[in-house]
Amino acid sequence: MSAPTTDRRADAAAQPIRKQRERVFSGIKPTGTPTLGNYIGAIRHWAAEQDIYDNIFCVVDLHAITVSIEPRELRQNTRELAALLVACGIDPARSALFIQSHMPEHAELAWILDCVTPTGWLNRMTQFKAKAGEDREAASAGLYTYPVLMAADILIYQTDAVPVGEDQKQHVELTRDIASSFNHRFGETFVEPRPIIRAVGARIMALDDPTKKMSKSEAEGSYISLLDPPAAIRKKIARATTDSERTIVFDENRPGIFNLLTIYQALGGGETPEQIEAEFAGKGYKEFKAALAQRVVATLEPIQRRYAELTADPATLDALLAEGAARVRPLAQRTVHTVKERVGLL
Ligand code: AQP
Repeated sequence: MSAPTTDRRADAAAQPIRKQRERVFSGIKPTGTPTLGNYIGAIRHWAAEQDIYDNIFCVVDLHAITVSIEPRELRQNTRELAALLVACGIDPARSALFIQSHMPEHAELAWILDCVTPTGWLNRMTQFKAKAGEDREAASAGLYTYPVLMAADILIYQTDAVPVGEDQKQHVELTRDIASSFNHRFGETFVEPRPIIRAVGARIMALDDPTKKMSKSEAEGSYISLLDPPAAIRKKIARATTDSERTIVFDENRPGIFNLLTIYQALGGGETPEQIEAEFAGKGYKEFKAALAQRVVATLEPIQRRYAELTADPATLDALLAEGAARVRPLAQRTVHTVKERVGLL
């Protein structure tokens, strides 16, 4: 039997992201200018792997409002982040790039998944505990159910894999649990996705406190933003916390220097830790930090140039984002339709 016309049209629109290859969903929150941690742990891999996977890249603005954020800042961050992703090499011709709130189906699916997710599972999420801080009662309900929205983001596209930093691994595991329990209760509906975790740079730490993750919503001196000018980069790296030892070696018990070496290695041309240690044998922290700053500046310079070009032409960026959403919409609508049927809403 031939498919109804509307379905055929939906299939055609969904073609560029059809599953000839594994489908990968990647999201990033517009809570500030992305940091070197976001770049090393996530964005550079997303850009490099566009020909390996069918990619869906999403600026997850609904996640950004789980914490207090000024409306003007959110609007600006969202556009800045979309432009930065393109500047970092996300190619809208090969991958779908769009803004989460432009696809209301994410929130619709999240609500249904909220209703089948035990609160006990959410209570185990360590990121909620970290983000909610001391006054947990004051944290928003959205922050608490954030992992379910993330599950909806992923499951709505029948995603096979999700590249994440170490910090988000638990959320992908929860996504698998939600998918598996839904499938068990209502019949096969969702693909159960696996996390992709990188060997190098999965967790870049804060410059001022290398026991904490580098985060874009933390204090200025703790991170390098992708839009920091060279002078700021040099200053932040020069001030980065190290220790009173002298050797420049990859020693996990010395988190400051270990973190800086990890950044140096991640932005290099594939040198091993031994090669890097040999390069800096007999040299001091000052010399190493200057070399690191040089490497960071050289990485960010072309990104910042491309970003300036993109932001000079807002209409083109808007069009790219609208196209991205149009490409994935049929797939999202199809999943939500099936889910609504399964649970009895249709
Ligand atoms: N420090 C990091 N090292 C390695 N990877 C990181 N990621 C984030 N920080 C690091 C990875 O970047 C992707 C997008 O992350 P996100 O912005 O959606 O959320 P996040 O992990 O909460 O990032 P931030 O910068 O810490 O944001 P805020 O301050 O708002 O909470 C993810 O794949 C993440 O693992």
